[in-house]
Amino acid sequence: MNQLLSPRQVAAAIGVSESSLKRWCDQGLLSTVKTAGGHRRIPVQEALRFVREQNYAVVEPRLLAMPGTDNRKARRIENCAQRMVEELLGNNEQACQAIVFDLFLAGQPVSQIFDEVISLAFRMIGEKWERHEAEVYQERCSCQIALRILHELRSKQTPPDSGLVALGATIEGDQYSLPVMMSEIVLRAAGWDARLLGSSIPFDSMAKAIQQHKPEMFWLSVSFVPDESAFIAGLNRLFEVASKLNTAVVIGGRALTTEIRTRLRYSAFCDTLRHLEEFAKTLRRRTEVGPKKTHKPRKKG
Ligand code: B12
Repeated sequence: MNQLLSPRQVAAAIGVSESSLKRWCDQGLLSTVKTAGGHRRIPVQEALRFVREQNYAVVEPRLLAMPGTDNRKARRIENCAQRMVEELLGNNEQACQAIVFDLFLAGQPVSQIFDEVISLAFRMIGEKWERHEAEVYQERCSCQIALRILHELRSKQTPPDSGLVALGATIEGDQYSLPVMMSEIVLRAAGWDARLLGSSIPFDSMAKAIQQHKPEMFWLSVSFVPDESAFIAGLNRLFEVASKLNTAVVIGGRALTTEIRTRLRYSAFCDTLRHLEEFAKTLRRRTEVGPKKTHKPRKKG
């Protein structure tokens, strides 16, 4: 459900007067909806967009339906990964939330939070596990915390407005759910109507999804390849289907070594989620689809 806030709540959250906030609504800086009684209400995602874009410091995050922030009011991304590792391994979910949402409220791009904080933290956890400094249960528990944070973050994003559809998945046998979900959030932040199909999906089923939905993009996060030659054949088959429908196939993930990539057909490979964001923005501009324009169904075949 879309949570609606009053101008008074948003004003209190960022420490400005209610009249200033109402003026910004009138100027169209914040879009509002009207209640049955004719009062202005601001969707929480819209309030967050405004705060992030205009660089307002949030004094009362709970008024914006955000998890509690860190008292240290950390706004810088440096050292966040290290703190994240400590809090994840300590099973301190609130502290992990605070790290991520403080950065989000401070306007850091989600792609950067993922690449430089969460992903780096998991790499460090992997290294700790190898050195017997972290238990398997701690790693699993950390994944659960991170997944819940990602779900929460997704619910705080403004709905996509470009009409461009992207579908995504991981291949059969690949259980890594964090990077594929992060890709979805990054694409949505770039204005794409990105929908994650899920993890461990057979190539034939992905092809069906492309044929039925005709997305502008299909992204694949590849963290584990159970059978290299089956993977190469499967992806190349999928690319054939996608290219007939003008669907760009974008791939990324730790299992895509240069050796494997040279044998693959795809439209773009990205090393990081920052790259994906830049690519998605460029592709969006190229298609010249304006905001709020509805998606035109493409001809079949
Ligand atoms: C968590 C984890 C798991 C969890 C995953 C849970 C989940 N729900 O996702 C579970 C328990 C399932 C798991 C299982 C295994 N794991 Co594991 N795992 C990890 C760990 C600790 C973190 C991985 C992670 O999610 N990182 C967070 C993501 C976001 O970061 P990332 O993968 O680096 O992704 C970044 C980029 O690659 C890129 N990217 C990724 N995808 C995409 C997609 C697109 C489109 C784009 C643009 C970019 C992009 O952007 C991301 C952000 O910067 C790593 C340690 C490490 N060093 O990474 C080991 C690690 C990857 N695992 C490893 C192994 C061996 C396994 C198993 C084979 C173990 C086993 N014997 O069963 C299985 C295989 C599972 C399978 N069949 O899929 C090894 C791999 C070694 C190797 N050389 O390949 C590692 C490195 C641990 C180690 N040190 O040995 N694992």
